[in-house]
Amino acid sequence: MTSLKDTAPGTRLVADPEQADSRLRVLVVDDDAAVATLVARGLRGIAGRISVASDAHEALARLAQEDYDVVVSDIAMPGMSGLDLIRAVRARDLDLPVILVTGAPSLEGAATAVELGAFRYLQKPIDLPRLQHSVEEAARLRGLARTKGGAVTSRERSALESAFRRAMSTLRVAYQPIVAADTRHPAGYEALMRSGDPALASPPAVLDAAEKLGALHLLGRRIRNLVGGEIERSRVGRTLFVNLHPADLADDDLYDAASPLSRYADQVVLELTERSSLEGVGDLQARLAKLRALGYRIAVDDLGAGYAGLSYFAMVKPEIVKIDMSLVRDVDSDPVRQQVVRSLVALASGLGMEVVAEGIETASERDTMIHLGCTYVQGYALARPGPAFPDIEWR
Ligand code: G
Ligand code: MN
Repeated sequence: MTSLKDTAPGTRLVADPEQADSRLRVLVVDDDAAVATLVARGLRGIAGRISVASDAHEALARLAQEDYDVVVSDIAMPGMSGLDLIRAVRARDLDLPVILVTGAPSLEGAATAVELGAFRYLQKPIDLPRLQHSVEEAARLRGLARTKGGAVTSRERSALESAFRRAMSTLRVAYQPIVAADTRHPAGYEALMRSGDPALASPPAVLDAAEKLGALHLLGRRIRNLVGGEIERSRVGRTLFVNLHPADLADDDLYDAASPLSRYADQVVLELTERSSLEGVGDLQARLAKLRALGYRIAVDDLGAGYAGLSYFAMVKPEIVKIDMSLVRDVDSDPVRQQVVRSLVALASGLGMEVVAEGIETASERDTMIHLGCTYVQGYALARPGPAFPDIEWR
C-alpha cells in the first residue's frame, strides 16, 4: 500500500507496470485533496503516470512543462474554474481531452462543457469504473489524433513497417568528435544514428516509427551492435558516447556482458536524454547500478532542454553532463545564458561530474563555453558527424 502522501499535489504515482499502460499520462485537477487522491488512486491501474494539481493555474503550468494524454478536472475551484481551464487548454492544444467532474451538476454547466469540447461530464460521487472507462476512451482518441497521417489504419501501418525495414537495413552510425579543451584533441566520439531511407530520414523519425511499431529494442540493439563492431574493428582507444532511449533500459540485451558493446563497456558512456522522462522506468537505480557494474559510465544529455530539470541529477548521478545546444547558441553575446551555464557547471563540477558543451557552431561559442568551465566541446565548429572517425579543426 502506498501512503496518502503519494498523491499530495504536485507528486506523481507510478502505476503497476504489469497492468497499466505505461505511456498513458493523466493530469488530475481538484482543489479538494481527498477527491484528487481518490481519483488518482482509481486511475493507477490504467495509467503509467498520474500527476495531481490543486488548481487550474498549477494545471496549466504542468501542461506547459510536460505532455499529458488526458486531463480529469473538477469544475468548481477557487480562482479559475474547470471550464476556464478547458478554455485555456483549447487555446493551446485542441486535441487534449478533458474530462470534467462536478459536485453540483447544472444544465448550464453541462451545456458550456459540451460547447467547450469537454470529453465527458461526470458527476460526484465519482463512479470509478466509469471514470476509468472514460479515461481509456479519451486516451484512444488522443492516440488517434496524435498519429493523424501516421500509423492508424493497417495500410498505414504496413507502409510504416516497410519504411522502418528500409531504415534498419540502411542504418549507419556517424561519429562526432568530443574534444578535450586542454589538449585540443578528441577525447571521444558520439555515435549518432543515420538512416538511408528518405521516408524516415531523420533520427527522430526513425525513433518515432520504432516506437509506433514496438521496435525500439530492435533499433537500440542494432545501434549498440554497430558501435561495438566499430570499436572491435578499429581498435579505437577513445571513449564512445552512445545515446539510449529510456525504453532501452528495459531491454535485457543492454545488460548482457557478452554483447558486442558491453565487451568494451569501460570505454563507453551511455547518454540518457533529459528530454524524456525516466518516471516510468521501474527499478531505475538497480538498472543504473548494473550498467556501472559492467563498466559503463552514464551521461545526462541535453541538460537544460528537458522538463525533468535538476531532479535528473539526483536520480541518475551521472559521471558526465552534456549541456544542451540551446544554452550554447549565442552564449558568447548573452549574459543570461552565460550565467545559466556558469551555474550548471558549478553544480556539476561540485558533484565531481565532467561537463561537455554540445552543438558548438562558432569559435566564439567554443571559447566562451570553455571559459565558463566546460572541459569538453562538441559541435559543427569542431567537426561534423562522419564515418569513423572524423578529424577536428580548431582555429
Ligand atoms: O540529442 P543529442 O545531443 O544526442 O543530438 C545530437 C544531434 O545534434 C545529432 O543529430 C547531431 O547531428 C546534431 N549536432 C551535432 N553538432 C551540432 C551542431 O553544432 N549544431 C547543430 N545544430 N546540431 C548538431
Ligand atoms: Mn547525445
